[in-house]
Amino acid sequence: MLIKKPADFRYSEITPKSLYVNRRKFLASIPAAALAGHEMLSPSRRALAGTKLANLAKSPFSTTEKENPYKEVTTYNNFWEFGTEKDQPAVQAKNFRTEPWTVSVEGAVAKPRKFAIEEILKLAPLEERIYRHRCVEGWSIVVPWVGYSLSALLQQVEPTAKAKFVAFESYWDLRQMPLAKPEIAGLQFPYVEGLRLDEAMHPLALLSVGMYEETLPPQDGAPVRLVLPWKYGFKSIKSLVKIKLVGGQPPCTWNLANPPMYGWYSNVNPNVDNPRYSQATERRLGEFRRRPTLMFNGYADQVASLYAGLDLKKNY
Ligand SMILES: Nc1nc2c(c(=O)[nH]1)N[C@H]1C(S)=C(S)[C@@H](COP(=O)(O)O)O[C@H]1N2
Ligand SMILES: [Mo]
Repeated sequence: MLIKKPADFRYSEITPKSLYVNRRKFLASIPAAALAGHEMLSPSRRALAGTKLANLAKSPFSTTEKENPYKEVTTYNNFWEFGTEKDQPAVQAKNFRTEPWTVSVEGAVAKPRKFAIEEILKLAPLEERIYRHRCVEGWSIVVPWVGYSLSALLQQVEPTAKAKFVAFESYWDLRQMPLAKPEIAGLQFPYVEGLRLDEAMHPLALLSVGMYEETLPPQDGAPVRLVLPWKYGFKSIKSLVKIKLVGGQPPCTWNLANPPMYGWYSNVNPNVDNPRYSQATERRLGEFRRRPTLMFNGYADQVASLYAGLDLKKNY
């Protein structure tokens, strides 16, 4: 993704000062002993990566389009915590420790809870869902994800009447992600995303723990990520550690960095171009020709009703 070069960049343009000051305070508050213990975890703690996931249910949401090969999907990635070039995450995230791992689900809920990744893997029957994925940069892929609807997780914590939106946060740790700095990536970290509660509860919104019948490789967002196939790829936040139910519209990393380029909704829409990229067509990885991009990335039958009455040019 292209935004200003880091050199032209001023943090004050993209984030309220309180946000990064708080983050520094937070890091400073971690006892040195805790950090040392964390550092000493051996690579064998990566036990979950590349584990076979069996007995997957089929999903009516799956496309019959041809899947992209595993190799392509795992070597052409956007995961800016591990570098800004497409080939970097596969290399830089190789030793990413995803075990132990917990996801905290909190905020406006009756039963806030931390879920260990082992619990997340067993919370609902795992399905294979073959989804189209459209990056705002103009490329697309077809991936056989494994997971279940995010709603299954959210129902566990019982959202209260105050919950109108859902805020998501990725893992962030400079010791494991030395490239995840604003001055290198031109982005604020941790990577954050947000959805309206009704979008998050939509059955198409997938909480993914795997792809190609295996647990996720690190570069694709291990051990657990979102996949929102009707939205541009950057909404599908990787390596989730926190989910917070909130009353107001949560911030989103790319939207904060450059609002005209990256809208808060970011529903795939061939009729709304972005200042840099035409959204009318796309190139499927592995193909030469460009194909037309479909409204809501081809998922209009499922999701268009979520946006009835909303001006999609304004709310892009
Ligand atoms: N935490 C985090 N999540 C992220 C990103 C990122 O840089 N950091 N990149 C996004 C973008 S732009 C895309 S296109 C998809 C890519 O997912 P994939 O590499 O599994 O295809 O992840 C999204 N999720
Ligand atoms: Mo993307």
